Amino acid sequence: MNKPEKLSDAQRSTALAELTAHGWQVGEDRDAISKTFTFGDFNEAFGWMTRVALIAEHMNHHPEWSNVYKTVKVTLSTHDVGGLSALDIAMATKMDRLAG
Ligand code: H2B
Repeated sequence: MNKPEKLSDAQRSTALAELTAHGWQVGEDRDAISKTFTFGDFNEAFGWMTRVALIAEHMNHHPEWSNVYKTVKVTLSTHDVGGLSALDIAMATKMDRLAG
C-alpha cells in the first residue's frame, strides 16, 4: 500500500462536487467529509457497517463513525496526511454504493 497523499486542489473540487451532491458535507474545522446514513432498522445499519469494516481492512483505511439504532454518522479523513486523500473519496463512494 503506497503512502496516501493529500488531494490536489483540482482533485478536491471534482471529488467534492460529486460527493456533496450525494449528501456528504465538507468539514468546517477540519479537512474531512461527513455524512449521516439512515437505514431501515438496526440490523440493516449494522450489516452495512460490517461490510464497510471489511472494505476498510482491505483498504487499510478506516472511518470515524458512530451508530445509534438505524443511524450511522461517518467522518472520513486520512490521519497520516492530516486531511483528505484519494482513499477518503474512494471509501465515501463505496459507502454510498453499499447504502443503495
Ligand atoms: N485510516 C485513516 N482514516 N487514516 C489513516 O491515515 C490510516 C487509517 N492509516 N487506517 C492506517 C490505518 C495506519 O494507521 C496503519 C498503521 O497503516
